[in-house]
Amino acid sequence: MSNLKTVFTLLILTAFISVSKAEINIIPHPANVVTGKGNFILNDKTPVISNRKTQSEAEFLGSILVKGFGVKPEIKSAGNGIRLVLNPDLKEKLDDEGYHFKSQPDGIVIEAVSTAGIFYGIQTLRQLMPAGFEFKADQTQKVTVQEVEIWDKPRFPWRAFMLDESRNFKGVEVVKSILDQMALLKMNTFHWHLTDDQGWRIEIKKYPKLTEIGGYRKDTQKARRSDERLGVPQQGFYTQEQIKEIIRYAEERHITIVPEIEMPGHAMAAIASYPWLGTLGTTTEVPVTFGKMDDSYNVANPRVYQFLEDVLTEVFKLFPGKVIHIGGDEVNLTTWKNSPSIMAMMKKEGLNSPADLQIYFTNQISNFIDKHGRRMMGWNEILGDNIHDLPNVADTKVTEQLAKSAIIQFWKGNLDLIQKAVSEGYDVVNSYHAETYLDYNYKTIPLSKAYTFDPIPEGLPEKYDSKILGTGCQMWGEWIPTVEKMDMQVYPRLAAYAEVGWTSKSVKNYTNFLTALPNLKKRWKLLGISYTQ
Ligand code: TNX
Repeated sequence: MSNLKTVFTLLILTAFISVSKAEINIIPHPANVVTGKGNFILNDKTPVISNRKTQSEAEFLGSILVKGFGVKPEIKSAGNGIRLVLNPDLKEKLDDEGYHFKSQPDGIVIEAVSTAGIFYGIQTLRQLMPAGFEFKADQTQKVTVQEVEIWDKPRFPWRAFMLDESRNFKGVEVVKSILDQMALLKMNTFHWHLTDDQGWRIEIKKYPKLTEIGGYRKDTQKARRSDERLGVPQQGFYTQEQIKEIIRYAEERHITIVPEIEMPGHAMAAIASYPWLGTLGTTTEVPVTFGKMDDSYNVANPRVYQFLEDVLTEVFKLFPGKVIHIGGDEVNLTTWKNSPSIMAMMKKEGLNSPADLQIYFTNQISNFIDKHGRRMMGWNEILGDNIHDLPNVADTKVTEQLAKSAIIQFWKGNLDLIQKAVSEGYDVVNSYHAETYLDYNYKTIPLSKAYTFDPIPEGLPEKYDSKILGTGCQMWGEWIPTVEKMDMQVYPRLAAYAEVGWTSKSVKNYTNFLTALPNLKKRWKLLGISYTQ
């Protein structure tokens, strides 16, 4: 008996050693893969073994298996099948989000320190199964899962996709579909750009006009630099109930939502709703054109701070995540300079430049956010750097200092500014526009360029690596009136950015990525998701 066992073990070991890594088509590519020669046969009788703590993940897995097999798997507390095991002893090896996956002829085990890790192990299993299984497009009597052992964990803790719904509202079903794809790709942060000049998309009970007036615009610019209009209104917003539903949906997929409420610029939809919020006093309508706008919140008016705190208070109640994004980009500093009330306030507070004023304002908001146990995030203008090459240097002379708790989302400017920010102690998410903007066409950011983006800029001293939390890719919404247009921009680049965020540099390989991509494309096709070839 024991001889047999030895022979068996030896057989398995040689099987593991003899097969190359490239056989595995999983995106994002796992850290460590050893394939064997055997198979596990999964069928409609295969149970999921789970305890109460992994109940939600077991149910998620069940919801996948039922799609192909037509019956839900039994969820049991012991036995063989697909075992989901929380194992705190693996912390050193797997960190918070990693997982250990092992399929053998007698079963599958997914081990992790956290339920997030278990969830990611399940995503790996999904990708090891035929891409058409969940659509009954492949054979679904039984599924062969190859023998493989995987140790995997993400390179970065922040793996985000941003959707701008201000410029074009998309709605609950579209968001859920994106969350599904993010989950499959092990992305964990949905950055939800809910307010901007051209539309306010989140119900705020205390200020109903924000969505009544700010959630509607009568027309839309047809193309960049065009005077033509589409000739149809654009409208929509999320009720708080719908937002809760989406948050629950995201939570089941281990995705945290970071809501973005833009201030002090990109706020014309709010100003059109309550004109006293503005600086110019001339904004009466939600803009129908895009670009940098002139008006912004009048930060000299105490009522504006009260308004923003009220809005944020409702945001805190809705969103359980730690991070709240306040935008902060592209404020028209000249408008502030031309405003007597703002100039008077700057004088009173001893602020020397409009850039200093923005930092002063941002710090008030940051304090408020900190006080509520959350953490503020903003685009890198909040540091006050002159990233828009303003000719008047005095306007961006900065003496104020931004609160250190702020997370900086770097999108524009010299890459040296990243080093400056991290050396001053800030955490940074790298969303450099030229490499991560999904509104840019494929000529500007081809798939290969998206894939090779490194969130850690070249030359950054290693001691700062951990200050780069990760990366985001941004779907700005000006020119995506339809879901199809949006999907063409997002897919397949989303898969590349997922790998940028997850896969360690030593195993990243564009050729392997391209080999694995057809499986995802097959899924997208079956889901009716458009993608660029
Ligand atoms: C700049 S990126 C913006 C957005 C636009 C985008 C278009 C950023 C923080 N601001 O308002 O939608 O460019 O590419």
